[in-house]
Amino acid sequence: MTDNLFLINYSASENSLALCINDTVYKLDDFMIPSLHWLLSSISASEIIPRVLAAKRESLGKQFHLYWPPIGNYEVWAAGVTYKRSEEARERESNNSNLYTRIYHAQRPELFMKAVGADVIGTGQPVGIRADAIWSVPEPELVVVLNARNEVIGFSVGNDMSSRDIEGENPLYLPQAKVYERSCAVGPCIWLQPDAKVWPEVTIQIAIRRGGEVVFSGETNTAQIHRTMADLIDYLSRAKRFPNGVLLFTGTGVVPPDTFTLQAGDEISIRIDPIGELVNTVIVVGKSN
Ligand code: DO4
Ligand code: MG
Repeated sequence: MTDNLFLINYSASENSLALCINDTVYKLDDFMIPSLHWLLSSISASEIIPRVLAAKRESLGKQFHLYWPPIGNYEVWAAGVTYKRSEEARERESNNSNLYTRIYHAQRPELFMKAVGADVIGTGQPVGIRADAIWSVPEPELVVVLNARNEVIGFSVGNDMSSRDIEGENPLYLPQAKVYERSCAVGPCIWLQPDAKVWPEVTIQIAIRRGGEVVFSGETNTAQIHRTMADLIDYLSRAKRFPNGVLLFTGTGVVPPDTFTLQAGDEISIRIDPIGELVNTVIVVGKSN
């Protein structure tokens, strides 16, 4: 069995990519691999493993911090209503508009722009709930990392924070429900799976703690995704180029009960093995009126 390889960032600077193998973190030669931005824009999927192994240098021991994202100008997009659970919950919140059922079954998937790289929050940093929302939830999602050629480089863990009351009031409010300060978290690393063509078979788990107690937990797995990875990537890249690469959230299959809303101080942990855990504490962002 070959080892899993993970890319992390070990400091806040852009030139601090490292390779993690079997829990040991190795510095990468920054002459051979200047940045994640460079990897996504310049290297083909087939070249990536030989290149990172050739660039592997000394172990960093315990002297590193997990930083994500490296400052980057890639875009982050998200697919919606790819799981039955998301369709059912959104139908309820929109008073059975039938819109989400139609999109679930339609040939063309729902895709929306979620963030740019500089707005993405890493593990350990606070995520936001809007001050003018009364019903806020996390959305635990597998994230596909694509290079400029629309080839899969690997996978990460994402949280597509959402204001359910704002989206539920009118679906045209989706950008306000989805795109605001600290609404997009990704981390803690990229699991390198270059040129993957199908969903990895992984379980996506979430736990929300309030004052140390678990107030919600749930899980799903990628076998429940109603669309193929190839189809989502095809629609995403049909009429748009991503010269700096792109991250694609793949939709949520876990929705807390309708009575649940996040509060400031809640800790959200999203785990996808073998990638790892994305942990963020909630703060309130913006103003209420
Ligand atoms: O349709 C609105 C967004 C859906 C979404 O973010 C999801 O299903 O994960
Ligand atoms: Mg989502």
